[in-house]
Amino acid sequence: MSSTMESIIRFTEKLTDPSSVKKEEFKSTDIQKSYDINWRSSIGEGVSGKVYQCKSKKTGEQFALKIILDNRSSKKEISLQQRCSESPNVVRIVDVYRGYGIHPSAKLGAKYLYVVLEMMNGGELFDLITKYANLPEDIASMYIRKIALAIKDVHNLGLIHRDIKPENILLKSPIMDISQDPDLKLADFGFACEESSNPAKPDYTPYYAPPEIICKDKRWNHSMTDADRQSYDSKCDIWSLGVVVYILLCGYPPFYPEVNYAEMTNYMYACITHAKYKFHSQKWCHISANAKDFIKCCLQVDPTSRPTIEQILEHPWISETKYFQS
Ligand code: 3AM
Repeated sequence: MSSTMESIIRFTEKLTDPSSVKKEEFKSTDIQKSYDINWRSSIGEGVSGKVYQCKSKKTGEQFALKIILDNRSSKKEISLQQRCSESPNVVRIVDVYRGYGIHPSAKLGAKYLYVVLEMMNGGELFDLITKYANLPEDIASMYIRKIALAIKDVHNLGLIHRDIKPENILLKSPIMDISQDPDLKLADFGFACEESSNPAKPDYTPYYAPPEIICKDKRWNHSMTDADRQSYDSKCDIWSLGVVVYILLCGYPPFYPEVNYAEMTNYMYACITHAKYKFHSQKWCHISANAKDFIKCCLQVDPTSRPTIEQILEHPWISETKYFQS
């Protein structure tokens, strides 16, 4: 073990691409020696567990603490998010601790990863949609430009996020004035992967998932053989971005089940795989042709016809926004 105060466990893990071996550093000391953690109330709860507020004992700075089970997929999530650490548009991982459970819902004998994240006090973009129902177009385009910049950073590193949705876009501070340039960042790399890893596993959130991903899901596509299951690439994030734009502008998703299920249905599967959606006149009659064109470009069944993230940033709906700042 090292002679530093906090000993570091070094280990190597092969990511899905066997040629890429990534070194990670997780601290094995008690996180509570360096951080005061408020166990009384969690600031949020995701599929993988609760998120708590914590404070550095050294600097007094506030952070968010995400606790996930110590397994291969959690390590992969951390490793991929850490690779984006240079990006100002991705939630930064500050520290990772590894050890037995010390949090209220910890299971006896289970090992956890305690991920200290930069604190995003403004909540999720999802909350903003709930509050405003739909955003004015120029404001929506300013938000989408920021999200596109985050996706660009991820794609430039050879990664795919695979779960672009308003719940995974966090705001640094509460929004006081909706027309101000938002400080938003991309979070949750639980479904992320390396583009070169030829991803085959269909992890997805139904409302935002593109045809090429849901096609791989055996539950919905019984006829497809493994040989037919073509791989997918960074264009899956472009589809999801199109879904987010649609929702920001009208307040509801382009693809939804015929009944009020949270899960995918046969009907929804058919709509997504045929890009069957509508610009209902009541909501969409005042929305610009540029915005509709942007959505149409993103929501194309053939991923090769969708624009790259660089082309997205050059689309007039984004580049000509009145709030555009270089
Ligand atoms: O449970 P809700 O939806 O309120 O906003 C995230 C979500 O909250 C929050 O934790 C929940 C599960 O992801 N969260 C995640 N990362 C965060 C961060 N860095 C965060 N809250 C603040 N800062």
